[in-house]
Amino acid sequence: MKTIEMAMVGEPLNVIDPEIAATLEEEKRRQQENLILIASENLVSRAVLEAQGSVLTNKYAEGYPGRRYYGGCTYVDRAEQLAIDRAKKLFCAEHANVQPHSGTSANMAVYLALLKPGDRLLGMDLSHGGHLTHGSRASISGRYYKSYSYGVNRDTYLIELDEIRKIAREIKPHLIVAGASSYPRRIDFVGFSEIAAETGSIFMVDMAHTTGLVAAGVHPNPVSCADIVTATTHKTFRGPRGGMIFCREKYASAIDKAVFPGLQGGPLMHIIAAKAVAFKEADTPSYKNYQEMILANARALADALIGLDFNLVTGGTDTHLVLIDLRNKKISGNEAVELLEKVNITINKNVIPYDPSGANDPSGIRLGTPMLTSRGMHPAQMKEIASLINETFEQRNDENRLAIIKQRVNELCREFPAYKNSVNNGDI
Ligand code: DSN
Repeated sequence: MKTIEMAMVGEPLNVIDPEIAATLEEEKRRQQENLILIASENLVSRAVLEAQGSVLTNKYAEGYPGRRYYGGCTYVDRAEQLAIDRAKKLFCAEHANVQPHSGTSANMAVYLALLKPGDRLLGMDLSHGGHLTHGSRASISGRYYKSYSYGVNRDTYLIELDEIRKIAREIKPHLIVAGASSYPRRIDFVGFSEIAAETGSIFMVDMAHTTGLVAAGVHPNPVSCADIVTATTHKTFRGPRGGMIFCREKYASAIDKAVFPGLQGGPLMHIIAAKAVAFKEADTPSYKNYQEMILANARALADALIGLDFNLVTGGTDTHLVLIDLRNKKISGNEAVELLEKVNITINKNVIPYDPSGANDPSGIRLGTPMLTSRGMHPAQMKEIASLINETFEQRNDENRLAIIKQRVNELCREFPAYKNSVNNGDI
């Protein structure tokens, strides 16, 4: 007779836990049957999934390669060293730490390494496109540090360096953060670095959203002009969920100590191995084509939406995302999400700069192209999807029309499967 322990080791998930097995299947189906335009989501490859779901999850390895607190680290050392070496090469960095569990953990580690509680932090306002960890009061970053924010111009919705220089000269921040979660344009990292040099501030870039674009060389790489760069390995990058930090050699020891033991315990070795796989995948010509297509798709989506009288914040995009001000469409962010959900299009509501409505039901939505591009879609599909979105809003009270739109969405999903003949190249 099998013991419970043996059963736990040997039986498949659907035998051990049918509820979770069914939940995973349902989620897979949801991903397959929906057009997902959430700018921060993507589809990882079979190889990344395999590394992530591997026996490396069993290993404790506090410390860094060659300097661990546990025995038996030969193979996880190899995996982490490969990840570090590949990351440094890909982003032309002097030093890389691949252990942060997320982008937020990466940002926190930088602050812990380089700031004292009460030091001045200058980042982009959350409501103008920044991130919680750039000094929002809702996050530790706005409570342990004295945080100040900059926003975008009221007319153009663009970041204006003169304005940032003015604020920086006044408050003399210890650290300036550039980077955003819903800013659709390129950011002048070199201009920011000059301001930081002038005010004696450490300059950090959070490139979480654009990591993949940067890796492929289709978006400016801030590593050469910033003291510290944090990133995520999912989003555009198309690796496992996680964070990483790049820095100049002089900050390396402080950053490593802040990640471990300052903020985290045992590194997630299975995730680090999956990061290494994603770095290898990113170092190929086909990855560059993929990232170029993300941009082409975002531009096509933007152009088509503008043609349908959508009001795009900043009038377009240079990246993988568009931010739409819905006020002329007489629909709120919440209503837009709910309506599109009905036709199997998944998006997120988003505040727009100077939003007259609150964050709970903002005036905007954010759309991104990484996931649809992973499914093999091109600008022709983006144009059609823009029309489907517009029609959904215009025909919101006509259930028959909505059913027809949903049918077309289903057809597109079948034509460009998430888990077959796509980047995953297999039936996962
Ligand atoms: N939640 C991420 C995003 O969607 O942009 C940022 O952390």
